[in-house]
Order: sequence, then C-alpha cells, then structure tokens
Amino acid sequence: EGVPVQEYTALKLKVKEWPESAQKILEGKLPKDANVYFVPATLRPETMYGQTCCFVGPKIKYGIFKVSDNEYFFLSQRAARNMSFQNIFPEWGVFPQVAELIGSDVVGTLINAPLSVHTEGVRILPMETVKDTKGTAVVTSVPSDSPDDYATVTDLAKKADYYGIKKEWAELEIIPIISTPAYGNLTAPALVKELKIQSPKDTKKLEEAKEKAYKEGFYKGTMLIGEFKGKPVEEAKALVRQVLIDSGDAFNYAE
Ligand code: A2H
Repeated sequence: EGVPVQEYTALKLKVKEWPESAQKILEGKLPKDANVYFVPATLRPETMYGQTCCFVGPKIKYGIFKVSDNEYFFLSQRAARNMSFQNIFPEWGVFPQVAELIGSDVVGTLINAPLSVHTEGVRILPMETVKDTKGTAVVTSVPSDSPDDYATVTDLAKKADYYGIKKEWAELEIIPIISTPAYGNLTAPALVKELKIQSPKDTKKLEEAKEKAYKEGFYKGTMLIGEFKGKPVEEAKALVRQVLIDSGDAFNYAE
C-alpha cells in the first residue's frame, strides 16, 4: 500500500433486476425485501450525471456483504474488509458475506445509477482492465469524461456477441457533462480520437489520455449539467459529492 490516502466516493447502485446466472447463485441467500447495491469507487463524483453502465472484472471474485437487515453491498472482499474498519458495517472489523460470485455471473444486471440522465437504469458490463487491488473492483462508467470507459464501451459495442452482451447495453447515449477549453464538451472521445487509441489494450496511450483528461477537467472544466451547471469543476466536485452523500446514494471510502 502506498503512503498517500486515496479518498474515493463510493456510490450505491441499486439492483433492479438480476440476470438468470446470478439468480441461480443467489437463490435462498437473500431476504425477499433485500436491497443489493453495486458499490463503485470514483474520484470524479461530479461526472455521475453521465453514467451509462457499470463495470466489473469478468474473472474477478466478488462477494455480497450484509450491511443491515435489508441492505447488501456487491464488491470485492478486500474492499469489504477495508470498509469494516471505516464504520461502514455496523460491527468493527466484521463484514458478513452471504454469497460469492465472479464478475461474469452478474453481467447484464440492471441497476439504478444515482444522478444519471439514464433514469431507466444501466447495465453491469465486463471490463478486462479492472484491478482487484484498488477501490471496490467495481467501476462506474462515464464515457464522456473517462478515456478508459470510452475505449471500453466502444469495444463492447463492436464485439457485443463475443462478450455475450446486448449491443444496446453498451450504446446508451453519451451526453456532455463538462466543457473544457482543450477538448470541448466530450473530453474522453476527443482524446481517444486525438491520440488514436484503438482499444482498451492501448495501455500507454490511455495512461496519457487519462492524465490529460483529469488535469484539464479538474482545473479548467465547467459543469454543463445538474444543480451546479456553470460552476467550475474544481468547486462542483465537492458539492456533487455532498449531494450524493446527503441523499444516501454515496459515502466516503478511503484506502
Ligand atoms: B473514475 P486511482 Cl469520469 N480498476 O471514476 C480500474 N479502475 C478503477 C478501479 C479498479 N479497481 N477502481 C476505480 N477505478 C477508476 C469516473 C472517472 C474516473 C472519470 C474519469 C477518470 C477516472 C468514472 N469511471 O479515473 O488509480 C475509477 O474511474 C481516472 C483517474 O485510484 C476511479 O475514478 O487513482 C479511478 O479509476 C481511481 O483511480
């Protein structure tokens, strides 16, 4: 573990409908009225208006952990353990696991994404580059502002059959969230084009795009949507984060 602490916003994406593969595994393991949430960790809460899907690593092991009588979190065991020392579970150091699944079991799950313009819900989709060693191993996708996310949804739509998904799950509309002087209203697509990024495997170029997108967005970006429309991102970031926390849709998570 590095020395600096990373402060994430952990978001709660409520499950609306499981795919059959997950239903089979979960049979009898959850109370009828249980709410299960996918819990992505993000550094860009101000972009949550633009969520179009949410990624899991298809081969990564996940758990469903009981937080209260009717609240359960889907995330990595590593993250659950960390959270149990951050007062996120009721008992210090305890993170009761009720089920174990791998990412591919939950691909296709329909979830509700707080603040997203896609109020009908978004899907859980596979992302090969999700790391098990940071955050919660669940990554919410904002293709307008994250080059990784844009490269991945583009690839998923192109090879939907190969990935065993419906093409339309990867093709929800990408709307402008932040405007920047250098890249316009859709920073990630602009950078992916400029750097000629062909696939999610162009790791080096994606690293460069990510760096540029983050700096330009944070220091020079202006919000185009939501309660803080017109405000600089530097200001809006903490405000949107607080809105999400106050509504019960997010909480702080550090590692
Ligand atoms: B960010 P850091 Cl719009 N594996 O959220 C791979 N990527 C992960 C991850 C994991 N286990 N956990 C979190 N992440 C992603 C939004 C976003 C993000 C935007 C733009 C850039 C960006 C929407 N996706 O991140 O290594 C999450 O994606 C680029 C820095 O801990 C999280 O924030 O610094 C970010 O990486 C955390 O990266």
